Amino acid sequence: QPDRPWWKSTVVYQVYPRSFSDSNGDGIGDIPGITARLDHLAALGVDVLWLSPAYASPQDDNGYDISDYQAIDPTFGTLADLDELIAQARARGIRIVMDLVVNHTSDEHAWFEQSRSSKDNPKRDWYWWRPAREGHEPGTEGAEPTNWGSFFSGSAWQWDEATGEYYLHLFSRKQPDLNWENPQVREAVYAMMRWWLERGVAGFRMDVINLISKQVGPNGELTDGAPRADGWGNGFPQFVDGPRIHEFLAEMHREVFDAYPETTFFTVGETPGTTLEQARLYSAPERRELNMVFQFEHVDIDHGPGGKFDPQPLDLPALKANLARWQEGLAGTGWGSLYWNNHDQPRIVSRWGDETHRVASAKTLGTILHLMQGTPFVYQGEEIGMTNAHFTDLSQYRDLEALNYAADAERLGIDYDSLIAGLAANSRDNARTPVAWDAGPNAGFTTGEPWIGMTPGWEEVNAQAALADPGSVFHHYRRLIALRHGEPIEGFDGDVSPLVIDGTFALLAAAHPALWAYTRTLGERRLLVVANCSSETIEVHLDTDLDGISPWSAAALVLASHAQPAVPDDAGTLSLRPWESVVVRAE
Ligand code: ISL
Ligand code: CA
Repeated sequence: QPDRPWWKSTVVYQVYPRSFSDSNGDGIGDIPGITARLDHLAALGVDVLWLSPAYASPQDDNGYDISDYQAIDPTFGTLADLDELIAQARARGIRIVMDLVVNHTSDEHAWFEQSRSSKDNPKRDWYWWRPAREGHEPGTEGAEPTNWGSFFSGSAWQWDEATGEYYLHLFSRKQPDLNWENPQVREAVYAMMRWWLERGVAGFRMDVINLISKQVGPNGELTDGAPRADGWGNGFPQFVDGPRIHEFLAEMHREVFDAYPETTFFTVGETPGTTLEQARLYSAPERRELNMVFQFEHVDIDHGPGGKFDPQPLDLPALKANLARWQEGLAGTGWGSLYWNNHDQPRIVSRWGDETHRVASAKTLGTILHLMQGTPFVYQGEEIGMTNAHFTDLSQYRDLEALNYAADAERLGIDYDSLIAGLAANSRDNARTPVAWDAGPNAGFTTGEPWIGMTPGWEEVNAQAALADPGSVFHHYRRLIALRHGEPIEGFDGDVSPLVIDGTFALLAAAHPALWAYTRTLGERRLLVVANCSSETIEVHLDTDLDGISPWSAAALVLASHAQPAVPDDAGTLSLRPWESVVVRAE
C-alpha cells in the first residue's frame, strides 16, 4: 500500500521520562536513561517514541509546565543528550515525537514574566488577563472574572497583586493559558515547532490542543458556566473545540508542516471532551489539521457523578458500544488513535482487567485494542502488564491533581477512606511509578532513592522476566505489533496487516456482559477476535453469539492468550477460560 500514510501501520510507545530509567542515581529518570533502554523498544517492535515533556520546567506538573520550549531540563539532561537519543533511536528505525504543550506555559516562562510585569508590556496580551468581576472586592472569593473551575481543583483564575488583575489557568496556577487570539503567540509557537522539526523530531503529540480557542465576545467577554460537582462553573462549552480551533490548526499546518513531506512527521492532538463529529473534522485528511486525536469518552466511562475520583464499576457493553461507535464513525472519513493507558490514566490491567489473572487479562485487553482500526499507543510498563501503584496513604502521592483534590476533600464532604479509595483507583500516579526493569533493588530503575514509590511486585513483574518468558505480556504485545506490520509471528506466518489496518469493523454480541467479539473484514478475508472479559469461564455459542460466524473449519489461528487455545466443540460452543481470547483468520 504505497499510498497509505505511514502512521496507519505504526505503533507508538510513550515514554514519561521521570519514571522510565534513571542513569545517574538521583532517583529521577532522564534522557540518557532512555537511550540506554532503546533495545527494549526495538525488541517490542515499535516505530515511534513519544517523549513526554523533558523541556526546562519548574516541574509543578512534571514538565507540562514549560519555562523554555527550546531547552532541556537539567533534571533530564542536555540538548546534546536529546540529539543522541534521536540518533540512537533512528539507528533502530524508531522516530521521536515530542510533546507540544502550548495551551499554556509555565508562570516562570520569560513570556509570562514579561506579561505579568505591567499592563502595558508588549506581551501583556499573550495571556488572558482580566479585572475582578464588577461589584466585587478584587482578590476576594467570588471576584474571579468567570466561575470556571480549573482541571486541578479550585478557580481557573489567579489573582495577581502586582498589576491588580487575574490570569487564566485551566490547569495549575503555575500553568497560565496562552492567548491564541494574538497572532504573535501563534507565530512564536510555529517558529518553535519548526526549530524542533529541523532538529530531527518526527512530529508532535499536542497537549490539550482542543482547548486553545476560547469563546470570547467582541469586547473580550468570557462567559460563566453551569455549576459542576465541586461548585465551580463548567467552562467546557467556552473552550472545548472552541470557535477558532479548526482555523488555528489549519494555520499551524500551513505554517509548520506544509514545508515537510508527509512521510517525515505525524501529529496527534490530545482532545479531552471532544466529540466524534469534531474528531472527524480534526483528522479528515483533506482538511490538513491533524492526523488523529486522543478521544476521552472511553476512559471517562467509569467516572461517577463526583468525577474521576468517584469511580464506578465498568459497564462492559457501554464500553464496547462506545469504541464501536468511534470505529464506525471514523472509518473512511478520518483516523483514530487506540489507547488504554498514558501518564494520566490508571493501569488498564488493574482498571478493567483482573490482577489475579494479570497475564491473561493484560494480553486480552491488548488484543482487543490493537486489532481495532487506528494507531495504537503503548504506555511504558503496559507491555509488561504493570499494575496500579496500590498506595494506601496520602503521603505516597506526588501528583498535584491528587494533592489539590485531597486538600479540597473536606470541603466536598469526602471522608478520608473514600478519598484514599478514589485516588487508589484513578490517580495519575498509578501510571507514574518507575518502570520495573529487573528483580533487583528498585527494579533496576535507579541506584538511588526513587522520586515516587515503586509499584509492589516488581520481583515478578519486570522487563527482564517478561523478555525471558515466551508466554509473557511483553511477547504478546510484540506479536500484536508484528501482526500490524505484516510480519510473521510464532505459529502464524500469514499477513493480516491489510485487515488490521484497513478492514471494516463490526461488533458482535453487543449486549453480552462478558464477551467482547468483533470482526475486521476486507474483501473475502476476515479476522475474528473473541475475548472473555471476565474472571469466570464463559460459553460462547457461535450461532447465537457470533452470528454464525465459524471460520474455525477452514481457519488459521492467528494469536491466543493461552498456550492451548480454546476451539469450538461439535455443537458450536466455544468455552473460554477467564480472560481467554483467540484471534482467527478466515479466507
Ligand atoms: O487527567 C486528567 C485530569 O483529570 C485529564 O483531564 C488531563 O488533565 C487532561 O487530559 C489534560 O492532560 C494533559 O494536560 C495537562 C497535563 O497535566 C497532563 O499530564 C496532560 O496529559 C496539562 O498540561
Ligand atoms: Ca536521573
